[in-house]
Amino acid sequence: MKNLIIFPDFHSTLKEPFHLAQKEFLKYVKTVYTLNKDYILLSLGDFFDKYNPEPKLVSEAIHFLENETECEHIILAGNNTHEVNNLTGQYAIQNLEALERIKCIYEIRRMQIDNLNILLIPAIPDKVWRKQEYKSFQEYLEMKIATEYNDMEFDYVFGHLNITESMFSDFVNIDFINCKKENIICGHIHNKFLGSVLPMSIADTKYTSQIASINTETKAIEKFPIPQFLQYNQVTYPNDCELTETDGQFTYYNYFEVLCEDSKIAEKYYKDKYGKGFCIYKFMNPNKNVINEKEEGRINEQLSNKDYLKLYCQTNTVRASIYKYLDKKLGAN
Ligand SMILES: [Mn+2]
Repeated sequence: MKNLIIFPDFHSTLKEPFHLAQKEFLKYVKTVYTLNKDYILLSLGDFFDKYNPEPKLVSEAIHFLENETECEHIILAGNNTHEVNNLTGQYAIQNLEALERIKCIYEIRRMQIDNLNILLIPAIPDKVWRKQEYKSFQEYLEMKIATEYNDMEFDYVFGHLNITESMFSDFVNIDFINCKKENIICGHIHNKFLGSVLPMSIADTKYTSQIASINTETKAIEKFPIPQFLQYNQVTYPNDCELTETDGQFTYYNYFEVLCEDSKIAEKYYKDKYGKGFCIYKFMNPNKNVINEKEEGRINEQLSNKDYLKLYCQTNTVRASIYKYLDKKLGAN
């Protein structure tokens, strides 16, 4: 008998305060589970936050997996920029695949663990199914699963898929898979299923993230809430604040929205006072309602889509043909 422990999108990064809060999460996991040979850890994808994780981050991940656990690990490939370098086709989790107890999953596959018959569906880059001449990811999934598994019944399906909403363009319907609806558990959409290990944006803070544990003999599942090791808080300049809070056992990190009239003055004030540990995700001017987004990669609301695209292409690797195509699509404004 084993315990299959499933944790949601990890988004491992060196960016603070995420990095410190993620270390706290790993400490928590080790406190709750012994992670010996009776366990299997399954990550639902977006293990790294970006497709080119820094060597320091990769070595920390390797250290945790190799030296701080004795269990096997199954890691599903995540989506887009969190996983795949479009130019080279390399996956971020390929950095881990040489480790002995790690199985990185890039393709749809079935797995039998004791009594448990499971289907794993990682995120699959468009390039992969397009090359095989499928018209859509939906068609690819249906054909693959029908051909390889006919109408096999699965106890659980684990994926990195968007199967419940239509606001993202990558929605797929997997009702055709022979598995109880409640036993289909996916990463990717952070407000569904198990969520994400940390709230990656303020929108994620509305949901309680969970870890699931499945007994491979009885097939019973239990879910446990993950403590919020990263909290989004507000401070009004020049008031004092707490960078971290503790319950004696774990540390909880604060990520601040700063209410101030001048973001430069407020930022200098807090950095001088608290040092690098003071992390700001947003400035807000309470009088003018002007928002200056600090969060990397978030849309700067003062820029038009075209300008934002230009800025994005200056700081990221984007093919000239793709830039031209998108620029044209955004029209003349
Ligand atoms: Mn994610």
